[in-house]
Amino acid sequence: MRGSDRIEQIYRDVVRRNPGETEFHQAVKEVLETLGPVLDKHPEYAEHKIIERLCEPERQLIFRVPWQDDRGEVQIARGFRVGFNSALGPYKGGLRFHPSVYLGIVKFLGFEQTFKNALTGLPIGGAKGGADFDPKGKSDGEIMRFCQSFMTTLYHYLGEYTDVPAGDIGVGTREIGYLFGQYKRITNRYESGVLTGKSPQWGGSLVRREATGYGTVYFVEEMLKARGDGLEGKTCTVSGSGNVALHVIEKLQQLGAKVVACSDSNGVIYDEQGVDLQVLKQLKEVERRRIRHYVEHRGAAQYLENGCIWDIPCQVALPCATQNELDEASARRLVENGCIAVGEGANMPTTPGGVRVFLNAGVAYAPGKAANAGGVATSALEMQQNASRDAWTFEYTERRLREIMQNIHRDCFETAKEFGSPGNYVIGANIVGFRRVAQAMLAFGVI
Ligand code: NDP
Ligand code: 2IT
Repeated sequence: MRGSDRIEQIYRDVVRRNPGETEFHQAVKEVLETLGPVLDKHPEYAEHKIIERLCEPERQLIFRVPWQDDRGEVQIARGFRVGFNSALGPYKGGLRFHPSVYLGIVKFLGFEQTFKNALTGLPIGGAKGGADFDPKGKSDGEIMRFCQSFMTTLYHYLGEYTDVPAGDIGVGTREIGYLFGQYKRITNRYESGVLTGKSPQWGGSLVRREATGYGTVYFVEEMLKARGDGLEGKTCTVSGSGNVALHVIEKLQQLGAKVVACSDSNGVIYDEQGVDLQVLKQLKEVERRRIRHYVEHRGAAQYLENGCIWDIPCQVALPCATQNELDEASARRLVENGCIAVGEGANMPTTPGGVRVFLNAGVAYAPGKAANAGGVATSALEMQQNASRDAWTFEYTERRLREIMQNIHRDCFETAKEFGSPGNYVIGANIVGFRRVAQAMLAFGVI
């Protein structure tokens, strides 16, 4: 059977065996579509059913998370942890707390994470988890009790050599603190390497907080460099206003680009003179408020309630909020308005139709699994520091991050060329990640 026919059959089976999990189907399809030529070149992958095994998570945990709100009322959330693939290292990937979380979201993220982690070149397998808990409007005490309940079940399945969670949407340093505190208390172990994204005051790595955003910008810088261009003076828009978006904005500004817009799930800030990061950080990181309040501090800026950030003209677009936030129509508008590069800080933010538009228009398009790998890569650096009971400087850690992003870019770039699609980072990233995982799986036999 030809590689592409085999792949179609595998995809049909994935859809049949995982009904209703549309985001998971989408993530699998996007990867599988690029692997036909790899199967033709490596018949051993088909013979050992590597792709079929890769599409089936190694383990999936769904659990009840009961907690009490500030009025004493009992609330019940659903918790998840999916260990997707441990061929290259312990399960590694973030936790997402958002009302939209269900198994299909966790599986799409875990599947992507497997390839992303392989791309980093560091010894980490792929996983994801979270809960359909909505942290918006919750008090500190409610967040703490929720995290404690979540960890009280999950701790059985974690360990520095087994499964190492971190943050994602709705999970930052505060939540990692409550989770780690509970893990330490129940297990009677100060096992720093069991979670990453910790505060540098108690075992975290410097630069982890900034890493996803900074790494995404480094990747875009490399893409532009490969085309004889750079970020200096470029007008950029960045969706979202969370951890990733804020640090994308920070690094873009450091490199001389101008960021004119950011957003949240309610609206868009358009600041033609360039976003004031200090104001934004104060609002988001310190006061934990919505971006609509930004205009109270910057008179010239506009708040566009329910606006679409991709309507705003830019040369570089950086989707850093959530999956499928940039559709085909938005991609068309971006191209019409002169967009030349897209770097995905978020996971799968562009729909398949949107990706096609970018590739056909010759836009330098960096898929999330390559562009945002700096976050998990720096998590792996945090694990290294924890294992050696060491703490590196900011400068050293950032240098490591930058080298990792440059290496990922080079590997994707060269592999795309090898497979006859120069400049196509989708093909490059999928094939590099897949081959690394596949080689380890072959070595381990049928497990
Ligand atoms: P945060 O929780 O810090 O911020 C999320 C941001 O995205 C907020 O501005 C939020 O707006 C917006 N957002 C979330 N969900 C939606 C939605 N359904 N519709 C519209 N806007 C939404 O999360 P992060 O910054 O950590 O994560 C952002 C993206 O980056 C995610 O896709 C995540 O998977 C990815 N990522 C994160 C990494 C990390 O290290 N943190 C690493 C690699 C990828 P609002 O406040 O209105 O909800
Ligand atoms: O999507 C991601 O790569 C993350 N949320 C970070 C995972 C991690 O383990 O640092």
